[in-house]
Amino acid sequence: MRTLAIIGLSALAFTVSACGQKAAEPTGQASEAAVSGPESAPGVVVTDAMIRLPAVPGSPGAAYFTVSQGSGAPRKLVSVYVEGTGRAEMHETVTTGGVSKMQQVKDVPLEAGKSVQFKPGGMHVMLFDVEDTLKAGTNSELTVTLDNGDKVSVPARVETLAGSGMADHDMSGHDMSKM
Ligand SMILES: [Cu+2]
Repeated sequence: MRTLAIIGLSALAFTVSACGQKAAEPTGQASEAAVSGPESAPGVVVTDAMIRLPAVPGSPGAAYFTVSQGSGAPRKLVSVYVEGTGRAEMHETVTTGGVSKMQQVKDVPLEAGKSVQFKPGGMHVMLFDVEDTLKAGTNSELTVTLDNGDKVSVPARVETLAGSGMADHDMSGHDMSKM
């Protein structure tokens, strides 16, 4: 009887600690969590997160941010999610012979001491099915997932295209048939 009880207890303890990370994920406290909240993956920080609303309702928006790893084994960024959007894809702009094209990337390698910038004209995140609850001047939440399952969530400023035109994110480079 006693042995059984001990096994039961340790199995329970294991379950709790295994799920602890996901259970601790915040739902509504994005603005308080900031960059180094307790839910951050060890050593990986996301800064300068910004969401750009679609120029035309119904077309994709974009997200930009900087991600860096402070320490630990090299990790990979495997996905990005933005609250208030249906789907996000990581893209990179590749220029060959003066022609810019965008292609989807499956993962982005990180490395201790290095940072990777998602910015107009380079690596960026395309946001699909942007809900009209996302309004310029408010904050949403951007979450990146690493190859080991760790997640980092930060507040992301929502902005309009602000007169810069579509030049930095030319949709002609996208193969819409794949979307
Ligand atoms: Cu793109």
